[in-house]
Amino acid sequence: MNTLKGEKVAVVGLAASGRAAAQLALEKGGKVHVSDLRTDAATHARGAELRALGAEVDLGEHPLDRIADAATIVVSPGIRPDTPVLSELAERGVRWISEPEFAFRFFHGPLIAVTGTNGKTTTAVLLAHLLEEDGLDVALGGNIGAAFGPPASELALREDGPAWYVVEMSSFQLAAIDRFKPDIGVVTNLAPDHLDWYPSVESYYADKANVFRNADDDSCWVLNEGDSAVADLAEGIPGRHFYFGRSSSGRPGAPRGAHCDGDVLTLDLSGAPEPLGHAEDIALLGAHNLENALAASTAAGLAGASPESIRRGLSTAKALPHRTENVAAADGVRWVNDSKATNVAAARSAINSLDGALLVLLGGKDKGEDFSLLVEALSKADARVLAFGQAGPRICKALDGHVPAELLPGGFDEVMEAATHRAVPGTTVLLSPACSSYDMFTSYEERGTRFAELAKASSRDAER
Ligand code: UMA
Repeated sequence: MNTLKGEKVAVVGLAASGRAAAQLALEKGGKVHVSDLRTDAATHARGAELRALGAEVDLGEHPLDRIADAATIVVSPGIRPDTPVLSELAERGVRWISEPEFAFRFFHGPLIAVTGTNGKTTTAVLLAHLLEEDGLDVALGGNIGAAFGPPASELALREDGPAWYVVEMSSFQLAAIDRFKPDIGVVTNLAPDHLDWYPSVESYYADKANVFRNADDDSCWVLNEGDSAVADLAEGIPGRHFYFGRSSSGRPGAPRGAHCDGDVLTLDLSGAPEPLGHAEDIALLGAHNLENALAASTAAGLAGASPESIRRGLSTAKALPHRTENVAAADGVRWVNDSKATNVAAARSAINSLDGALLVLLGGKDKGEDFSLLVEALSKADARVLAFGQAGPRICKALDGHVPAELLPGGFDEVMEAATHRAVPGTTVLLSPACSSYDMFTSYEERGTRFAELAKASSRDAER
């Protein structure tokens, strides 16, 4: 389908996804209606821009009859299925699609989709870097966030087909797909997340499993061999399955993707292993990033990048902001910003991957996860905890008697002040909060940026 030729398209939600989907629908000749409940200045500005391009825009309401009348309804990922607009559409038996599903219908080139609970963005950005190192033209975007790439619909506006589309997909986006079909699909790992949205872990995993929905014998799947939830989800799915992982033995009977042979990363897609370099040569901190590198290398190899290009790309890759990123050091105290760790599994990976005495800042908006799952990693690391934000009291309760934890009832700046006072030389102060940021900040980026600012100020003071 290359044109919409006067077809009615309703776009529900007018933030980044809605804006890009509406622009794409207009470009393809659709009769476009956009609505959003917000009426703030930024939404008005986006509305005015789309009106100028020919869309009809309603702000402050979702006119149900109008939306239900459209041939295609494109919904933003941040709109929960239990909101009035989607509940009422569902009651009427009206179906909608997610923004990347809509975009996919206008892609003209092969697609790699990257999903999983943690490491999606690092893997997708690194994968694009490895492919580019091989001279391939890559269109990178999706859930990844504005700092790294646009929504999928903006990629679909490109007139020339790239060698590869690389699209990060969240569970919210996978929930409403229909024809979306990656040539290569990557599942980095699975762990409980978004339990403030989903009624159970199983329902969250079920949305993730949608990445396999249109699998056929030509599909390639890049899967984490150390993650039984991933293997369970992929069981019996058509296509070739490649397992990446840190062990040198692999899963019995399964073809290998990239793996570790001792401390040498090795790519083996066809029985002829190729060394990709030493693990310590990769400029990304922590064991979890090694897994991301193995996932990206496997997908890059399947997409046709040479081992030489992958080797070069791995050695020049840079850490992404807010992901176990060293942001300051002075007087024997190191500050690591892992603000993107918005769930327990991500925080656990960071805690496990850092050496030396740890002072861990945990807290934020409570998504209902079980914080006692951090006890083992925190104890092993001999860590102390400063707990803050909405989830602070529940974190302290979960760690009580196992890990020294102090509840800080004030704002984030006070948490940082306390961290400055508690961190003795030899300590790493790690912000890996295991919670989203929305109780104190507008995004994890804003939280991480504030952490970095205050960490640098603290380090400057220490040097004086
Ligand atoms: N709205 C309504 N009616 C409602 C409810 C909401 O109109 O009943 C409106 C809101 O006012 C808002 C819009 O709908 O204007 C929803 O926008 P959105 O939250 O989907 O935001 P976008 O800017 O479109 O960003 C989304 C992703 N955000 C979420 O999934 C929450 C971005 O992922 C993604 O980069 C972008 O699409 C492009 O694909 C961010 C993210 O945090 C980075 N993702 C989560 C994660 O990675 O953990 C899933």
